[in-house]
Amino acid sequence: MKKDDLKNKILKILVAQKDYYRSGEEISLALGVTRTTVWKYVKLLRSEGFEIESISNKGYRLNFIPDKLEPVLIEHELQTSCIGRKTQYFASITSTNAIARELMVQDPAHGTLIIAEEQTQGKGRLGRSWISPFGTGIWMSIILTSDLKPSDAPKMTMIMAIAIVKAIEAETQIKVKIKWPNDIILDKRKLCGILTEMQADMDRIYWIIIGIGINVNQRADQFPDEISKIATSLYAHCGVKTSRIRLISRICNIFEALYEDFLFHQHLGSLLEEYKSLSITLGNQVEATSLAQNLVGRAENFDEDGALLIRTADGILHRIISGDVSVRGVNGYV
Ligand code: BTX
Repeated sequence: MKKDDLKNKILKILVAQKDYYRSGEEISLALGVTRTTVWKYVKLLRSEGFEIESISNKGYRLNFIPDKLEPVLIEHELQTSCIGRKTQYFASITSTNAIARELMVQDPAHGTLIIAEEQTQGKGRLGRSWISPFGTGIWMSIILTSDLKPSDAPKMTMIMAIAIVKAIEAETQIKVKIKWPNDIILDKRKLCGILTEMQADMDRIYWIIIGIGINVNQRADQFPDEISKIATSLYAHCGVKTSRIRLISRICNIFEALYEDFLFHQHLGSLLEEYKSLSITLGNQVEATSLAQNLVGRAENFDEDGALLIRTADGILHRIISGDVSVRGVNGYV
């Protein structure tokens, strides 16, 4: 058995019955290794920040879990059948979306989750970059390979946005809003960005990668100058640290349920109404920039395909499928 496999198996046993003692003998029998080996791995886990109490005649008890995105810990909180059931974890990586693309060639499994403590070349849309410092945020990508039409891709971003908003509220009681097409906003600042990439032909999508970046535990003064006026984190908002592990698993749990609902009905249906109610874009004066045009008007509605409908001053209703949208009063747009 590989070193990490054994470490994860021991951690899994301890996490499964956190707050209870598990004897060294019981663990060693379950895993087919000696008690000395169990002890060696307990020491390794301790060196990584896990507080494991050991009492003779009783065994080991896990008392404290460090804020580390160990797949075993995420898995422990999952209620999904596919999303997050296969996880690749990196302490530091260029970009989780880039790794997900590589995986699509080698081992494309629906629902695979790629997570990193840090991204050195985190990607935003249109070649922009996403600042992803170590250990403070959620930088992750989810691979979807089920049968979808190219026109479904923007809907996946919408469904993920709803899942993130719900997960944040469930975990922290903080209410956040969605700025179409791919931002989550808190205190009029960017808390989270979603980057959806896909490979498709005219009729079908082969795969979609949904990349999610959430600022979780950064202090306000930790944001670099270039984003200090437009970015925020959950911690900057409320001064309380949030468990990234629980937030990730909640996102996976909620997303899978909404996604399956979408696959069953083959349209957004009531999800569209939910999206509208969470939108900071609707009803506001917006500026939409895309390759084709630049429009200023009132964001009036979203249609069934997830396109934004903007009414300009001349009364014409424009349908925007993709692009950047600035909302008056949000992220410094006046
Ligand atoms: P976007 O193009 O809408 O936003 C990128 C812009 O957001 C940047 O130009 C900058 O102004 C600002 N920005 C950069 N970093 C941050 C940050 N940490 N917080 C707030 N604002 C920031 C949004 O693109 C989509 C971002 C997706 C990021 C995820 S992380 C996991 C996955 N892997 C990967 O490489 N990207 C995605």
